[in-house]
Amino acid sequence: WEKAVIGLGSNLGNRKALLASAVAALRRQPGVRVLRVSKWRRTAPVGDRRQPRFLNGAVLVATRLPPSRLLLRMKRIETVLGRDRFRGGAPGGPRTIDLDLLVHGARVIRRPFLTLPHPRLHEREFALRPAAEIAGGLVHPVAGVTLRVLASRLRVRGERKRAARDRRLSRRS
Ligand code: PH2
Ligand code: MG
Ligand code: MG
Repeated sequence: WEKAVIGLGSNLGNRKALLASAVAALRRQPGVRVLRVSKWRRTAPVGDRRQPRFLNGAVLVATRLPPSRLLLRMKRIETVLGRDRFRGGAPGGPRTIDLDLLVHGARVIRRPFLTLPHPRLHEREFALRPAAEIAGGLVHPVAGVTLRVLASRLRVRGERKRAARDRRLSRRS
């Protein structure tokens, strides 16, 4: 059994109910034990900003499934909960439910359909904050530091950016 972190997101329909249904579906998977569930956070869309706000969270599981099989189960849950990847389901666009495998034990995988840890986990606040909340002590196998440390760096970076923008604005006035 290995620990894995799954990121959840929804910005269409009853977002709260969809996230809850996704967690319930994860609990029903053989070979998957849900250990912790983060709180849900409202987040501004990253990437294409012209879409509804997201509700994001994360789940810590223990699993005996290898990453590819866990991922397959996650995709099936997305389909059951009404995710439409075909008709108008643009990548990065609005979705009823999105389950992303963020970390799976200490595995480092780079394949076309599976990159572990998730390639943008360390820079995406909407994924890293809830992941650090439920698995702060987990070491990010590429960064070599815990999710807690990565999340704190996110804040530092964000504040630097904000400070730089404030300086630019004050110079202009
Ligand atoms: N997911 C995306 C793109 N942008 N923005 C937020 N706030 N939350 C998401 O879950 C999200 C996003 C692609 O999966
Ligand atoms: Mg995603
Ligand atoms: Mg996804």
